[in-house]
Amino acid sequence: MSLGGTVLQVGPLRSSLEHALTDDHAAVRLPESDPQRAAFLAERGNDVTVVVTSGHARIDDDLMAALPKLGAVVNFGVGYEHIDVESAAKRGVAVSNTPDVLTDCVADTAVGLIIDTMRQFSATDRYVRAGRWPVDGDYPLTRQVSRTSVGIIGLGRIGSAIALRLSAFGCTISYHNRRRVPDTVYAYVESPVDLARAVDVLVVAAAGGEGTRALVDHEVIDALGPRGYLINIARGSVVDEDALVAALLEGRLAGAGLDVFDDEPRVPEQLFALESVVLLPHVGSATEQTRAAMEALTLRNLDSFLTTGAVVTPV
Ligand code: 8YV
Repeated sequence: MSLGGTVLQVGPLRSSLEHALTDDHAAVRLPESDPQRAAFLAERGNDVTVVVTSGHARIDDDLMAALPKLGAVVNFGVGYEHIDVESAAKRGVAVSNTPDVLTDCVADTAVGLIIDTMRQFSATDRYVRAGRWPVDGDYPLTRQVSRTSVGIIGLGRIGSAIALRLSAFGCTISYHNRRRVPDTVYAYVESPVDLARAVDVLVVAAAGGEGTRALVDHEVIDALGPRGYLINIARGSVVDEDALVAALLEGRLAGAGLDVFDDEPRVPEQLFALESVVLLPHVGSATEQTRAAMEALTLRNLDSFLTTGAVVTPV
């Protein structure tokens, strides 16, 4: 059985996925500039049954209203804060994402960022390359990772995978979450501020979106304090970026390891000169294996919707 209809690509996708969509599903791409987009929606909007997208494009109520036969939004990526899931639910539109397949890589990235930020490996690498070792002598001492205390904001799949890895480092782990997680060995802390006050390293692993906007605010950053480190592999929006930049510039925070930013791909330039920060261009899931697995799961969701009317991994 095939439910048919047009598959619409909204926003850029990795090229192998774009090819699979056009070759196997005759997908069409929504134009990005306004007049063409409006013309496309007026002419073809009524044929579209599935949207395939990733975190770069907004799938809002207006767009869904222009696609009256839409049945599913299939997202490449685990985060779906760019999709209006409430409107989708009201309209009976299924939304899928790509959980689990990227958990290991994102958790690896978090641990890598913790080690790099605390031991300053990227900064020491720059020190060697600049020829400073023979001139300026040994690099200043840094901070130990093993057995440090770590607080995790968001103990979902990725937060739990980070905790598991850090347990092997002998770290003491506590967490804050919307709800207390049953059957976990990690200590629950009622608020992000209390968690920050209690730990050396605060890792942000919570979902993005309005519900978590600036959850890590200036109070949380102050509670972490001048000996504390902030690591963010989730979404830039979860952290008050201005407060973070100010704390780092003023030495009110020991350091930060950031894979995500509020206005990607723009990164606050004041951070570029600071050796206390490690800045990554949102590469948490960016390995060959994980991106291939994300693509396969995206296509499974699409195929399943087109043949059965249901997605495999609904949000
Ligand atoms: C990717 C991500 O950057 O899955 C997510 O939510 O943030 C990352 O894996 C993104 O989805 C691909 O563009």
